[in-house]
Amino acid sequence: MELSKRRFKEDFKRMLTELYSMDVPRSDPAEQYFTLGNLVRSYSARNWSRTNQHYLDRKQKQVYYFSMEFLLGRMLKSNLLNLGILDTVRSGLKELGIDLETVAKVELDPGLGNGGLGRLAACFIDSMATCEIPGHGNGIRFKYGLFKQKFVNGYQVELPENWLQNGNVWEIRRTNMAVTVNFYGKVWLEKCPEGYLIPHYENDSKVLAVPYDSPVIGYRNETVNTLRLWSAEMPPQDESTDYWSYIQQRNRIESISEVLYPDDSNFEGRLLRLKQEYFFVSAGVQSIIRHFRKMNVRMNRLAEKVSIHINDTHPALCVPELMRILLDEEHMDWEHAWNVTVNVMSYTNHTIMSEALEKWPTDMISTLLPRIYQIICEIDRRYAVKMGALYEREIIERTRIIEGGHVKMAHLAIIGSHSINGVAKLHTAILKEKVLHDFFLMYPSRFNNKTNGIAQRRWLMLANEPLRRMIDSKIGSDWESMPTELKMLKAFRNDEATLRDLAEIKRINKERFAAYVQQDMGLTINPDAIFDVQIKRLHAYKRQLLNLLHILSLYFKLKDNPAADIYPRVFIFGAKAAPSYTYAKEIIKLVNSVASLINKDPDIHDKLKIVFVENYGVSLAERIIPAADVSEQISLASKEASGTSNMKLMLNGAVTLATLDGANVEIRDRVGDENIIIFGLKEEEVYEYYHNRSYHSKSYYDNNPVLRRVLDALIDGTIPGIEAEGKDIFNSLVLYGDEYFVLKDFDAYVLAQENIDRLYRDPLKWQRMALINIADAGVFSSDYTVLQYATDIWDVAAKARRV
Ligand code: 26W
Repeated sequence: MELSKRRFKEDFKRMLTELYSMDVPRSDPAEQYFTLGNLVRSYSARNWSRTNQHYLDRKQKQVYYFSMEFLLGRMLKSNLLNLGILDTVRSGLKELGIDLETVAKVELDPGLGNGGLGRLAACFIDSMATCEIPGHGNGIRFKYGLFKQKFVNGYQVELPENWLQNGNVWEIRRTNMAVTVNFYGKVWLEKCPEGYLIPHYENDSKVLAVPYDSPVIGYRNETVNTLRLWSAEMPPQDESTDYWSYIQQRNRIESISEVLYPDDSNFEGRLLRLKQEYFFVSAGVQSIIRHFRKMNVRMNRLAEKVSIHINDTHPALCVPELMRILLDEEHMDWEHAWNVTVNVMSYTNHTIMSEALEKWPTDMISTLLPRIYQIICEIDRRYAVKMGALYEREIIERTRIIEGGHVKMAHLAIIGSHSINGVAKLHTAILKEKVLHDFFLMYPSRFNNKTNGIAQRRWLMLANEPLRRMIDSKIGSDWESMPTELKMLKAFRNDEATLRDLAEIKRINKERFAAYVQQDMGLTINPDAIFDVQIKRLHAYKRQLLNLLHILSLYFKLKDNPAADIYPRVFIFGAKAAPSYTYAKEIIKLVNSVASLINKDPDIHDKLKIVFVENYGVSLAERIIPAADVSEQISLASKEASGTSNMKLMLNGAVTLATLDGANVEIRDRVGDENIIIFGLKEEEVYEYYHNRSYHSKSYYDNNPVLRRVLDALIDGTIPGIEAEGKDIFNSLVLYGDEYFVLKDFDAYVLAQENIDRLYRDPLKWQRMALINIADAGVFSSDYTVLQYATDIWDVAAKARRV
């Protein structure tokens, strides 16, 4: 938008007076933040309603991205950037004596997600608006997002994160668009004179779903889409309701949108979680149908106007919910309704970890959602009949939706969608060949790959302004809306001045992070050291332990020989563990204990430091990523569906140290073997070990003296304060099979780390690798990813962009 500095300052002062009866010199950062937020909203308001009107006038097909999680991060600067007024506002505020950074920090980071899946959803809605795709988010307005993590004596402690306590400037409560969601009760079907069946409900309990809409502003265009998050409320009561039962019922209802489940890749069949899933699915689908009716198009053409995307299986109930509406409210016959439903739905799988797969007990679903359960049974029955005529009985048994007293949500999503995608080439191949092979045989054309991507606006333009400026000065700013143009940087691969600039920028970012660590943790780290970063949820398959065992091996090397030639390193960890995941919490305690041992050891001087940041999330990622030299992507091959921090780190010039897993494979294909460090077992080898049951971790302990010493340190008192944890972890690796092949990959990892140590000593060579990584990161923009979804899956119009 066009905005002069003068007008901005006037608008700001006026808004400050209107909202707070306050003038600039006496106002505090919180007042300034809310003033600015309101101003941004007012600047985007006209385009928001225009966008909606435009879609409606042209009866354009709409995409609804259903996701249990949207891990947005702070929105102020991102919205300013997308409106094209970040620099004007920053300098206008400066003239008023206000620092934008201070104001931006007032915003509480909305952590409405666990990790990769939730952050991907946030990048996607940003990219959809930017690419002018009519696409909107649909989710839950959790009162409490992911817990706040504290370390107490090295242990993770979880605290509530009340992100709404000061209000949320971005949202608009739309009471008039509330819908009712039904739970429990009895249902029976009755044939009406016209011939169709009508359901009758008895004793059901109703929940009011109230939408809160936030604008999703496209980057420097006029598109403003919508993120709709639902809040559960008590429906209006009749006056006879008893006061105490009213309060109790209200608490029960409001608990539905109270808190995000903090589990990632571990399924627990909790009733409240099922309520959450149906709650936002039903509210979302109902509001879509309500909006569709305004278009005056017949319901059997729904798929021409609406696409619903199911982000992992959490919203898989979209399938029976749409069927319910088409059958019970629109009185369509089953075949037509099913045809419409399958054409509307598409589904993304984000994990092959079997413990993450959702399967709900049938009695839980039939009690909570009696009508939905009837419909699921009928979908399942018809599937078995139809496919039973074509395939062997065993295949049908393996792929049915209802089996062994459970409803398998992945099967429901697959059978009910016209498209099923994985999130990286390798992941999709594993789905087709292994995990979902039976379905692939039946529905080969439904399967496709969409490699994940990241919003380069947040992860480079906002997080790393020095790098952005430097890139602009070298290749202009077209890359900002066409990120593959970053490859033009390669022209500078042998230009020493550019490589030195790059080193200088990295240095500035490392100093900035070091200052933060000093202030926040009281820990001194050396910006000349290699900053080696592993930031992601704590999970055994991601192998933070492999990283730690290597650190211990360096520690012993230095203890044995304080003069050992080890390039100084700062190992940076950020990770939350699911509160019920004991093993992951033990690893956190272990890393913290090793950190206190090493960081305090005078023999080590400045050569090794461990920084385990508390409460890792989007805001901390924005600080850490620009300062990273090395990106640790060391999951056991086949287990990490894609990874997205790998993309963010390469975009900021870190060199990837990786197994051939997830999108690391595609990163390697882009940058070439000389610009990435690959090590470890390959996916086929892992499957071969499974097949032959031939991995025996103990022999690695027995035969490798370095590894033995490191492992013994877990149980021999070398590391104070980890008696119980050390023993559990030791046993898991040495005695109980080492599920994720940590010991098997240890040697290869140590060698790869030695390679990094060597490469880093040649600054120009290292910076050339960094430059190639930045230049090749453009294809991993989520702009391209959503454009591929738009053409291949959703069949919606988008603004053409070159890839
Ligand atoms: C029911 C518990 C639960 C909760 C969340 C199970 C599974 C999940 C998610 C699917 C876990 C997740 O976030 N997966 C990550 O998705 C990213 C985006 O596609 C990928 O980049 C990561 O590799 C994948 O682990």
